[in-house]
Amino acid sequence: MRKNPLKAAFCQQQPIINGWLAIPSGYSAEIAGHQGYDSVTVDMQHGMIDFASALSMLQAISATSATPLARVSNNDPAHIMRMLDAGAWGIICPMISTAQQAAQFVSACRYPPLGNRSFGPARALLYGGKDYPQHANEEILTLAMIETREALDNLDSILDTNGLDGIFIGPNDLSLTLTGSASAESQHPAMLAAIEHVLNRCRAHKKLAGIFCTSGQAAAHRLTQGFHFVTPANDVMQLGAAARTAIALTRGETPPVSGSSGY
Ligand code: 3PY
Ligand code: MG
Repeated sequence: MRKNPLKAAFCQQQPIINGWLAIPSGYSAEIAGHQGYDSVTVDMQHGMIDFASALSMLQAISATSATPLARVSNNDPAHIMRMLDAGAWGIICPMISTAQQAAQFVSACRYPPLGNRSFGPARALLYGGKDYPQHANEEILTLAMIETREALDNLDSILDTNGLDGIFIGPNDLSLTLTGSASAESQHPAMLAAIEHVLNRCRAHKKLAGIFCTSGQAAAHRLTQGFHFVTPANDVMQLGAAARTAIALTRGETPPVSGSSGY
Protein backbone atom coordinates (compact mmCIF):
# COMPACT_ATOMS: atom_id res chain seq x y z
CA MET A 1 0.00 0.00 0.00
CA ARG A 2 1.10 3.56 -0.65
CA LYS A 3 2.66 4.75 2.63
CA ASN A 4 1.37 7.79 4.44
CA PRO A 5 4.35 10.19 4.41
CA LEU A 6 2.71 12.32 7.12
CA LYS A 7 3.18 9.53 9.65
CA ALA A 8 6.88 9.28 8.82
CA ALA A 9 7.22 13.08 8.94
CA PHE A 10 5.72 13.14 12.42
CA CYS A 11 8.01 10.30 13.63
CA GLN A 12 11.01 12.25 12.34
CA GLN A 13 9.66 15.49 13.85
CA GLN A 14 9.49 17.12 10.40
CA PRO A 15 6.92 19.93 10.11
CA ILE A 16 3.84 19.19 8.01
CA ILE A 17 2.46 22.11 5.99
CA ASN A 18 -1.13 21.44 5.09
CA GLY A 19 -3.24 23.23 2.47
CA TRP A 20 -6.95 23.72 3.13
CA LEU A 21 -9.60 23.80 0.42
CA ALA A 22 -13.07 25.30 0.70
CA ILE A 23 -13.65 25.99 -3.01
CA PRO A 24 -15.40 23.05 -4.74
CA SER A 25 -13.08 22.62 -7.70
CA GLY A 26 -10.82 19.83 -8.95
CA TYR A 27 -8.84 22.47 -10.79
CA SER A 28 -8.05 24.61 -7.74
CA ALA A 29 -7.32 21.42 -5.76
CA GLU A 30 -4.80 20.47 -8.45
CA ILE A 31 -3.22 23.92 -8.30
CA ALA A 32 -2.93 23.72 -4.50
CA GLY A 33 -1.44 20.24 -4.70
CA HIS A 34 1.33 21.43 -6.99
CA GLN A 35 2.48 24.27 -4.72
CA GLY A 36 4.63 22.21 -2.34
CA TYR A 37 2.26 21.42 0.52
CA ASP A 38 2.94 18.16 2.36
CA SER A 39 -0.80 17.52 2.52
CA VAL A 40 -3.95 19.18 1.25
CA THR A 41 -7.28 18.91 3.09
CA VAL A 42 -10.69 18.95 1.44
CA ASP A 43 -12.92 20.77 3.94
CA MET A 44 -16.42 19.30 3.93
CA GLN A 45 -17.48 21.03 7.14
CA HIS A 46 -17.24 24.72 6.23
CA GLY A 47 -16.08 24.43 2.62
CA MET A 48 -18.73 24.69 -0.13
CA ILE A 49 -18.01 21.09 -1.11
CA ASP A 50 -20.34 18.14 -1.78
CA PHE A 51 -19.28 14.50 -2.22
CA ALA A 52 -18.98 14.67 -6.03
CA SER A 53 -16.69 17.70 -5.83
CA ALA A 54 -14.71 16.13 -2.99
CA LEU A 55 -14.11 13.03 -5.11
CA SER A 56 -12.70 15.02 -8.03
CA MET A 57 -10.64 17.13 -5.62
CA LEU A 58 -9.12 14.02 -4.03
CA GLN A 59 -8.35 12.70 -7.53
CA ALA A 60 -6.68 16.01 -8.41
CA ILE A 61 -4.60 16.08 -5.21
CA SER A 62 -3.61 12.44 -5.86
CA ALA A 63 -1.95 13.58 -9.09
CA THR A 64 0.47 15.73 -7.05
CA SER A 65 3.03 15.02 -4.33
CA ALA A 66 0.66 16.23 -1.58
CA THR A 67 -1.10 13.69 0.64
CA PRO A 68 -4.90 14.02 0.32
CA LEU A 69 -6.87 14.53 3.55
CA ALA A 70 -10.48 15.36 4.34
CA ARG A 71 -12.04 17.38 7.13
CA VAL A 72 -15.44 15.71 7.46
CA SER A 73 -18.57 17.66 8.35
CA ASN A 74 -19.24 15.67 11.53
CA ASN A 75 -18.44 12.48 13.40
CA ASP A 76 -20.66 10.32 11.21
CA PRO A 77 -19.18 6.86 10.49
CA ALA A 78 -20.94 6.59 7.11
CA HIS A 79 -19.58 9.97 5.95
CA ILE A 80 -16.07 9.16 7.22
CA MET A 81 -16.16 5.78 5.46
CA ARG A 82 -17.15 7.37 2.14
CA MET A 83 -14.30 9.88 2.31
CA LEU A 84 -11.82 7.08 3.05
CA ASP A 85 -13.22 4.96 0.20
CA ALA A 86 -12.84 8.03 -2.05
CA GLY A 87 -9.10 8.07 -1.26
CA ALA A 88 -8.56 10.39 1.71
CA TRP A 89 -5.31 9.30 3.45
CA GLY A 90 -6.40 10.89 6.69
CA ILE A 91 -9.47 12.33 8.37
CA ILE A 92 -9.75 15.47 10.48
CA CYS A 93 -12.93 15.22 12.54
CA PRO A 94 -14.48 18.39 14.01
CA MET A 95 -15.93 18.91 17.49
CA ILE A 96 -14.45 15.93 19.34
CA SER A 97 -15.18 16.72 22.97
CA THR A 98 -15.17 13.36 24.79
CA ALA A 99 -13.19 10.12 24.77
CA GLN A 100 -16.30 8.30 23.60
CA GLN A 101 -16.59 10.59 20.54
CA ALA A 102 -12.88 10.12 19.85
CA ALA A 103 -13.27 6.32 20.03
CA GLN A 104 -16.26 6.44 17.64
CA PHE A 105 -14.23 8.57 15.22
CA VAL A 106 -11.18 6.29 15.23
CA SER A 107 -13.35 3.19 14.96
CA ALA A 108 -14.95 4.58 11.78
CA CYS A 109 -11.44 4.88 10.26
CA ARG A 110 -10.31 1.31 11.08
CA TYR A 111 -11.33 -2.04 9.65
CA PRO A 112 -12.24 -4.83 12.09
CA PRO A 113 -10.99 -6.01 14.48
CA LEU A 114 -9.69 -2.52 15.37
CA GLY A 115 -12.80 -0.66 14.30
CA ASN A 116 -16.09 -0.86 12.44
CA ARG A 117 -15.25 0.55 9.00
CA SER A 118 -17.28 -1.32 6.42
CA PHE A 119 -15.41 -2.98 3.56
CA GLY A 120 -15.49 -1.44 0.06
CA PRO A 121 -12.31 0.59 -0.48
CA ALA A 122 -13.24 1.58 -4.05
CA ARG A 123 -10.99 4.43 -5.19
CA ALA A 124 -8.60 3.97 -2.23
CA LEU A 125 -7.50 0.71 -3.91
CA LEU A 126 -6.61 2.58 -7.11
CA TYR A 127 -4.59 5.23 -5.29
CA GLY A 128 -3.20 2.96 -2.58
CA GLY A 129 -2.65 -0.40 -4.24
CA LYS A 130 -4.23 -3.84 -4.02
CA ASP A 131 -2.98 -4.46 -0.49
CA TYR A 132 -4.77 -1.35 0.84
CA PRO A 133 -7.19 -3.46 2.94
CA GLN A 134 -4.29 -5.15 4.76
CA HIS A 135 -2.49 -1.91 5.68
CA ALA A 136 -5.09 0.87 5.77
CA ASN A 137 -5.44 0.62 9.55
CA GLU A 138 -1.77 1.63 9.98
CA GLU A 139 -1.58 4.25 7.24
CA ILE A 140 -4.76 6.31 7.61
CA LEU A 141 -4.11 9.39 9.76
CA THR A 142 -6.71 10.30 12.38
CA LEU A 143 -6.81 13.81 13.84
CA ALA A 144 -9.50 14.85 16.33
CA MET A 145 -10.40 18.52 16.41
CA ILE A 146 -10.16 20.13 19.83
CA GLU A 147 -12.37 23.20 19.74
CA THR A 148 -14.66 23.20 22.77
CA ARG A 149 -14.26 23.79 26.50
CA GLU A 150 -15.46 20.22 27.10
CA ALA A 151 -12.65 18.91 24.86
CA LEU A 152 -10.10 20.77 27.00
CA ASP A 153 -11.62 19.22 30.13
CA ASN A 154 -11.40 15.74 28.57
CA LEU A 155 -8.11 16.23 26.75
CA ASP A 156 -6.11 13.46 28.44
CA SER A 157 -8.79 10.85 27.90
CA ILE A 158 -9.18 11.94 24.24
CA LEU A 159 -5.41 11.67 23.75
CA ASP A 160 -5.50 8.20 25.33
CA THR A 161 -7.72 6.90 22.50
CA ASN A 162 -6.12 3.90 20.82
CA GLY A 163 -5.35 4.57 17.18
CA LEU A 164 -5.76 8.36 17.42
CA ASP A 165 -2.71 9.94 15.76
CA GLY A 166 -3.17 13.41 17.13
CA ILE A 167 -5.28 16.49 17.47
CA PHE A 168 -5.99 19.54 15.36
CA ILE A 169 -7.01 22.72 17.17
CA GLY A 170 -9.87 24.69 15.63
CA PRO A 171 -8.86 28.09 17.03
CA ASN A 172 -11.94 29.92 15.74
CA ASP A 173 -14.38 27.66 17.57
CA LEU A 174 -12.10 27.32 20.57
CA SER A 175 -11.74 31.08 21.00
CA LEU A 176 -15.47 31.53 20.42
CA THR A 177 -16.22 29.17 23.29
CA LEU A 178 -13.46 30.49 25.59
CA THR A 179 -13.59 34.23 24.91
CA GLY A 180 -16.91 34.91 23.17
CA SER A 181 -15.25 35.90 19.91
CA ALA A 182 -13.91 33.74 17.04
CA SER A 183 -10.32 34.61 16.17
CA ALA A 184 -7.79 32.11 14.87
CA GLU A 185 -4.85 34.16 16.15
CA SER A 186 -6.51 35.29 19.40
CA GLN A 187 -4.09 36.70 21.97
CA HIS A 188 -6.65 36.39 24.78
CA PRO A 189 -4.95 34.93 27.88
CA ALA A 190 -7.50 32.08 28.03
CA MET A 191 -6.64 31.07 24.46
CA LEU A 192 -2.88 31.35 24.99
CA ALA A 193 -3.17 29.15 28.08
CA ALA A 194 -5.41 26.62 26.29
CA ILE A 195 -3.02 26.29 23.35
CA GLU A 196 -0.02 25.86 25.64
CA HIS A 197 -1.93 23.22 27.60
CA VAL A 198 -2.88 21.26 24.44
CA LEU A 199 0.73 21.38 23.24
CA ASN A 200 2.02 20.11 26.58
CA ARG A 201 -0.48 17.26 26.76
CA CYS A 202 0.24 16.22 23.13
CA ARG A 203 3.94 16.14 23.99
CA ALA A 204 3.25 14.02 27.07
CA HIS A 205 1.11 11.56 25.07
CA LYS A 206 3.53 11.62 22.07
CA LYS A 207 0.70 12.64 19.73
CA LEU A 208 0.78 14.96 16.76
CA ALA A 209 -0.36 18.54 17.46
CA GLY A 210 -1.92 20.49 14.60
CA ILE A 211 -3.64 23.85 14.30
CA PHE A 212 -5.44 26.00 11.74
CA CYS A 213 -3.69 29.34 11.05
CA THR A 214 -4.55 32.36 8.95
CA SER A 215 -1.21 33.11 7.29
CA GLY A 216 2.27 31.78 6.60
CA GLN A 217 3.71 34.01 9.36
CA ALA A 218 1.19 32.69 11.86
CA ALA A 219 1.89 29.09 10.77
CA ALA A 220 5.67 29.63 11.12
CA HIS A 221 5.09 30.95 14.65
CA ARG A 222 3.01 27.86 15.52
CA LEU A 223 5.86 25.61 14.37
CA THR A 224 8.26 27.43 16.70
CA GLN A 225 5.74 26.92 19.52
CA GLY A 226 5.96 23.15 18.96
CA PHE A 227 3.11 22.33 16.59
CA HIS A 228 3.86 19.61 14.02
CA PHE A 229 1.06 20.21 11.53
CA VAL A 230 -0.01 23.69 10.42
CA THR A 231 -2.42 25.10 7.89
CA PRO A 232 -1.36 28.53 6.61
CA ALA A 233 -4.89 29.76 5.76
CA ASN A 234 -7.40 28.26 3.35
CA ASP A 235 -7.78 28.78 -0.40
CA VAL A 236 -10.51 31.42 0.02
CA MET A 237 -8.37 33.52 2.36
CA GLN A 238 -5.34 33.16 0.09
CA LEU A 239 -7.31 34.08 -3.03
CA GLY A 240 -8.83 37.12 -1.32
CA ALA A 241 -5.46 38.25 0.08
CA ALA A 242 -3.71 37.83 -3.30
CA ALA A 243 -6.45 39.85 -5.03
CA ARG A 244 -6.37 42.64 -2.40
CA THR A 245 -2.59 42.85 -2.68
CA ALA A 246 -2.69 43.00 -6.50
CA ILE A 247 -5.37 45.72 -6.44
CA ALA A 248 -3.50 47.81 -3.85
CA LEU A 249 -0.21 47.52 -5.76
CA THR A 250 -1.96 48.46 -9.01
CA ARG A 251 -3.33 51.57 -7.29
CA GLY A 252 0.10 52.40 -5.92
CA GLU A 253 -1.13 51.75 -2.38
CA THR A 254 0.36 49.68 0.44
CA PRO A 255 -1.18 46.18 0.43
CA PRO A 256 -3.47 45.57 3.43
CA VAL A 257 -2.36 43.15 6.14
CA SER A 258 -4.42 39.93 6.19
CA GLY A 259 -7.02 39.67 8.95
CA SER A 260 -6.77 37.23 11.82
CA SER A 261 -10.15 35.54 11.61
CA GLY A 262 -10.63 32.40 9.57
CA TYR A 263 -13.05 31.95 6.68
C1 3PY B 1 -11.79 26.44 13.66
O1 3PY B 1 -10.89 27.30 13.73
O2 3PY B 1 -12.72 26.35 14.45
C2 3PY B 1 -11.73 25.50 12.58
O3 3PY B 1 -12.55 24.60 12.52
C3 3PY B 1 -10.64 25.69 11.59
O4 3PY B 1 -10.71 24.87 10.56
MG1 MG C 1 -14.11 24.75 13.94
